[in-house]
Amino acid sequence: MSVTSVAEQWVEQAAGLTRPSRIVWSDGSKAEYESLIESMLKDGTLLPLNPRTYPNCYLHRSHPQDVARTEQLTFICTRERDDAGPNNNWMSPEDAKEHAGGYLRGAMRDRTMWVVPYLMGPAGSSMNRVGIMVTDSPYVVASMHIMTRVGPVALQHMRSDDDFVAGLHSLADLSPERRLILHFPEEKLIWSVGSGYGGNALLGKKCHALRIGSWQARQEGWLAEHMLIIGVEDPEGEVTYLAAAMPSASGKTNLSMAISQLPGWRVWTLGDDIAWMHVDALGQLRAINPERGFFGVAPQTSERTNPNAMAMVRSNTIFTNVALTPSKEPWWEGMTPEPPAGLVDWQGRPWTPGGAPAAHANSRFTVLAQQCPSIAPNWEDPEGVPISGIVFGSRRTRTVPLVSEGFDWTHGVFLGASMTTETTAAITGQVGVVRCDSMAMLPFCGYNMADYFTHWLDTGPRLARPPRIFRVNWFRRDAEGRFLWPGYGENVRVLRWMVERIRGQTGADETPIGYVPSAGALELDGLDMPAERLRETLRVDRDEWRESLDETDRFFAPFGPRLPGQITASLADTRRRFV
Ligand code: GTP
Ligand code: SPV
Ligand code: MN
Repeated sequence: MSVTSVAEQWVEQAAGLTRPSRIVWSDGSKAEYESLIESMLKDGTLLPLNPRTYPNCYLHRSHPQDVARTEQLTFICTRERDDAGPNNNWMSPEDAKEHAGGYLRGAMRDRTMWVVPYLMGPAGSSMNRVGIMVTDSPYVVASMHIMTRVGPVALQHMRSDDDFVAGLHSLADLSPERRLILHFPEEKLIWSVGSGYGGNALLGKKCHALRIGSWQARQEGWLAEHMLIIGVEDPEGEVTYLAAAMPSASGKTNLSMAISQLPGWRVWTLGDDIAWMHVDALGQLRAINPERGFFGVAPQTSERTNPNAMAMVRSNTIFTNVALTPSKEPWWEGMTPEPPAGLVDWQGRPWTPGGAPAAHANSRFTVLAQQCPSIAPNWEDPEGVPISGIVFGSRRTRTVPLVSEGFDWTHGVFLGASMTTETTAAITGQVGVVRCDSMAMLPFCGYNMADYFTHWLDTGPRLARPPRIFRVNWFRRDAEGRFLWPGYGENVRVLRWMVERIRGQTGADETPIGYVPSAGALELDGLDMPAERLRETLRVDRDEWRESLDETDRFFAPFGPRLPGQITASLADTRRRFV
């Protein structure tokens, strides 16, 4: 493997700080994966699952205080505080390094430091990017094997000696008091210490592909987004590609592999969490999935809600913080109507029904994308796929209708910017709190979000045919607290309306927040949905919206004059339309 001097120097520096007993360059091979698994089985980091029913599947139990991303410990460390913006925690690069340096000094003593070169994006794509991360966690290395393209393929795609994002990761002592997730976009650098969990530790994902990625995307004129990518195939076999942003634990993985309940329609999966989108020479927006696997939410995944995911995780899967049955199979809430007897909970304790959930609410599966039965044949096309529609979805018990469509690009950008959602177990802290989460990027935008909105607004005019922009909410509830819309596979009915809107084939009614499907435009054949209930799912309520627009106003205020005028104008226009 040829290694550049810049990369070698960076690894030396990282080792000088953390003092590992051994340095191993990861080659991404199957043999390496197997030896990582073997060593983790030996030291108890992994538990074997039933080799007959779940071949090559393992259970990892993380530290009970290390089960989700920790936003309050995540920082953007730019020289100027304003460049990070009110949407981010900020520390100066010097302070950040001094602070975290204290936790990292000697943190890898008696441990192996793995050097993991990884490629984000398909081989051969002009849109892909390289990262080189060091870590003392074999679980992170094995997970990176699944989530990214590890080894020589990464180094081969470097365009120059210093063309990589550097990532330093150490579990250190896993203490939440000595945990920091730091981003230095000006140096293409990430430091993460004190957590081994998901987006905190698999640095290719949120830290590189979104926080550093969004910074680079703005400088270079592309978009790095928290979006799934799907192809929606109609009965004639024509495929329309959509990208959809939804906050953490709010439906991306499920929508990306939905099984259609409409005869002749089907959904092809291209990505479930992150999209990198470029404007091509013809002015077409094209998307690639920078990842190679899925790190999906386990709870509520079942044969009814997501049969593709259930099939996908039956082999070669690492489960994290799920419960265990007496026959050594994984289990989580919602997998089966009744929990099996004799469960052991996610912390390894005997579980009694009626108490706390057996699986952690943010328990996850890690699996290769190619194991998904609905994976699109072209999901690794180096050119990406042409995007005709963009969807902003969120989790709102009230207010936000099942689906609406922006009037134009600018209004669509406003719909994304003003998106509110209820928090989930994917982050530590209170669940169900309503907050603004613009474009589902609040925790992931690596710079001032006012500039991010400007960047989105500026992208529209560069597009020959700007994608239609839609807003969805699968999570609206009735007075009894039941979901108004059945969701999951039935969401394809909404996707079909979008495709028909894009083609100018179906009707819509104008409301103050955009177009909603006119009567009869949503295909409801085979669905038990009384007209009154449908009206409720699509209803735009003036009082609820006034409250929501106030929330948006409060969120926008700290951005001050940096907020683009078109966004402020869209908000004012919306208010006026509600009078
Ligand atoms: P991250 O991986 O955290 O980014 O999450 P995600 O956006 O991929 O969310 P995911 O698809 O894993 O869904 C999160 C939770 O929402 C799961 O418990 C799902 O069962 C539930 N969910 C997803 N889609 C629907 C839907 O259409 N209706 C309802 N009611 N619940 C849904
Ligand atoms: C999310 O929280 O949006 C996730 C899980 O996809 S994590 O990798 O932990 O960020
Ligand atoms: Mn996510």
